[in-house]
Amino acid sequence: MFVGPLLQLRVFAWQVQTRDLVILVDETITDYHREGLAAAGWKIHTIQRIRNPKAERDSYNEWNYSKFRLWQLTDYDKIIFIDADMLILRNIDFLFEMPEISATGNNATLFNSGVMVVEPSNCTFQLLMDHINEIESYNGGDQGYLNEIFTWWHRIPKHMNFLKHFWEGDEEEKKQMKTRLFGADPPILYVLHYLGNKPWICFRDYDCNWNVDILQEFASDVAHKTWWKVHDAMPENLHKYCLLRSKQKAALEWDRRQAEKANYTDGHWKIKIKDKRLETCYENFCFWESMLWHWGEKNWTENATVTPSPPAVTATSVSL
Ligand SMILES: [Mn+2]
Repeated sequence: MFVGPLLQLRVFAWQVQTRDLVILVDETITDYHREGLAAAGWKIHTIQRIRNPKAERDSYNEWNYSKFRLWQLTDYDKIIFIDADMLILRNIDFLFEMPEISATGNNATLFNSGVMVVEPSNCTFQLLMDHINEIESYNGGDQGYLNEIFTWWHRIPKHMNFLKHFWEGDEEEKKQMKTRLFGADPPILYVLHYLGNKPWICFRDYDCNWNVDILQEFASDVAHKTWWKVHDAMPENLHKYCLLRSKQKAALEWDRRQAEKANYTDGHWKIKIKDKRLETCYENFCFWESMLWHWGEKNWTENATVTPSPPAVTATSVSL
């Protein structure tokens, strides 16, 4: 849905150059952003998406079975797969010594499919495809499906895929401990997994998860800053691939207004945005304020409680 997360991976590209860096992209990724990925050192591998037959049309998980394509990368004996919303903070090459599937625990006996050691095999790919119509994924995503197939897996420490998330039951001490880990310099975590809204689709001024009720459990200004530090350390020529779309600017301002109306006590909605990306535009349509005029008029408010951000604006309003 957002191109930003994919671009974030470029950070990894210039930090670690001892291995091939392969990125799987589908036809929704623009040439502009492919160019950015290539400039950062990624080998671009275009894939045909795989539809989850049990997913609803246009839902966030409709295409996430595309991840099965990993098993077709048989030019490689082994792959460390990393989701696009991760920040690699330390060298993780030692994972290449681990077998398929090595992953971190998610809950109970299940693994999180955001970081996985995978051994490509056409046979395994076929196995995954063969049961696509029958296997029920507990969370509707690839994680649930893969956990049904790989019931035996190797547990690696949480620091290899550390979730940026404060559980409802987390005590204050636990929250402080997590926050220390999110901000540690030099880093302690190997991989930080940004749940909720990603920092690259927020303004740099603060974590925009604060402005959405159901996303506040993912809000951490410290983790947010950690991403921006890495962003600023990237070669300058890559920054132009991290700009915000007009639609996204409108979405952020919309959320901020909702937070203001609800008078959220954290008060982040009061912060004046200084991020220069607010004024910078790389699309044909730059008048993002006009998108707000009609925002929320459509029937999206009916399910506002389950929809974290407003629906896409129509093509007609984009081409004004
Ligand atoms: Mn993720």
